[in-house]
Amino acid sequence: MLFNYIIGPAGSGKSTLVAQLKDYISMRDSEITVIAINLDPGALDLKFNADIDIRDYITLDEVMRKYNLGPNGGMILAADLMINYIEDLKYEINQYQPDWVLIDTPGQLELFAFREVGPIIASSLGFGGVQRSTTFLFDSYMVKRPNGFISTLLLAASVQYRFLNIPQINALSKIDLLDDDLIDMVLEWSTDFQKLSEATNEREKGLIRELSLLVSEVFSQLGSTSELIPITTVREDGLDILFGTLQRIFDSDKSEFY
Ligand SMILES: Nc1nc2c(ncn2[C@@H]2O[C@H](COP(=O)(O)OP(=O)(O)O)[C@@H](O)[C@H]2O)c(=O)[nH]1
Ligand SMILES: [Mg+2]
Repeated sequence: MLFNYIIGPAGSGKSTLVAQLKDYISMRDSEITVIAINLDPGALDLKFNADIDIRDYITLDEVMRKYNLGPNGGMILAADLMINYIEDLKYEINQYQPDWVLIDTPGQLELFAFREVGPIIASSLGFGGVQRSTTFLFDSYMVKRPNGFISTLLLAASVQYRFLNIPQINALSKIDLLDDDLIDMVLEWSTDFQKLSEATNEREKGLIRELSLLVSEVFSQLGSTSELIPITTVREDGLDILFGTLQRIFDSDKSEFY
């Protein structure tokens, strides 16, 4: 069973990607069984028919009413309470016995990634030979300038830090919104921090410039460069690249079966 958790800032395209990638994989190879799980208790109009839906067990509305909380407190508690339903989710997954499991995570990534719930769920779901990965989405809209790119890079690194034993793919989502030169530039920043520093030098000023240069220097020294996978849900070629990358990760990571 191959699990892929889709994580990213609110609005970065997680739910749309889960929907499209599921259709894409099923259409491309009818031998592969793929299911989609919604782990967002606050989802209103989900972009896909979830095969398994946390909202069958817990919803934001119920939690707000029952504990007399506003939307923010409600979301935090609802996300934390998902832990109570891990056995139910496992039971449902087992009923499907799928090859691939695509998991949509809460709109606000910190609820899943930075509290206990995400890592606990990620290490608990699945049976037998399970491989796990995360796909972190860099929203094209947010990374056009060096400082937006660097803040998203920090976020991606924090998520990787929280799920250290799980391979992470960083993808640039919604590339249909950028022209080709801009896409190339952002992809270059993701592998060549020297280029990122140069762009920072040219385009940022004052404290932001100073901090951005320091951060890109740290990333450079860590050697933690991996090229962003450019994707879009409006064309098939984007999904093709992502699917191929996930397959390669799973193939090369067989020793990590646990
Ligand atoms: N142009 C464009 N818009 C997208 C793409 N993927 C998602 N969107 C739009 O971005 C918005 C947020 O998407 P959603 O999947 O709900 O993001 P989430 O909050 O991360 O789950 C929606 O209006 C989507 O239609 C894409 O590849 N290209
Ligand atoms: Mg969503």
